[in-house]
Amino acid sequence: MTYSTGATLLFSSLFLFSCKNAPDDDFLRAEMPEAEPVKASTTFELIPVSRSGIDFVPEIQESFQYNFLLDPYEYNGGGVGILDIDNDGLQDLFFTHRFNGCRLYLNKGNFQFEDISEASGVAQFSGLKTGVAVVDINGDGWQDIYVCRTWLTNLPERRNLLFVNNGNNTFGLKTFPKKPASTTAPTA
Ligand SMILES: [Ca+2]
Ligand SMILES: [Ca+2]
Repeated sequence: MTYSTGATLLFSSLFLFSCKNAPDDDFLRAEMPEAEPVKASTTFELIPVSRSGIDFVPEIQESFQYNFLLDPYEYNGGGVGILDIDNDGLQDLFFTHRFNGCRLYLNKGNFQFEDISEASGVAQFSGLKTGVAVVDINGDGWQDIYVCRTWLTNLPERRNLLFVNNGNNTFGLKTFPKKPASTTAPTA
């Protein structure tokens, strides 16, 4: 046996010995049962329109005056707000439509909703809407709705919308003065 062959055998033996589990490792393995494969415990059920009453479709309306070349964000869609507008413990749904009026569905329980878009006063506003935020802006315990609008240069249709909850399933549109109030102290 040459020197190099002997060294190779020696190192190979050391390598194999070091790879063998130590007695302590075997003991720990015996104490730890094999983990069960994770099984999905949650599934989703599709609620049909015939049951929910929610028939909102955020359809795209393209034209020569409005298309992807003019507005690359055209396909971004709008937003969905989940809020309890009547404080009955059931979450209601608010949808923005990029072109048409917003939609508001009152949760009646058991996955059934009532379309109160028109009656609540949120449906009659056009303009390109990009999202919605829910907040109790005046701290009166009734959740309010803030809708963002964009792109159009016509200011009345460009301004964002703040719907203040009247507490009776209707909303009032909060408007702001065109110019901020003067901060100059009145002269005596
Ligand atoms: Ca509710
Ligand atoms: Ca409020």
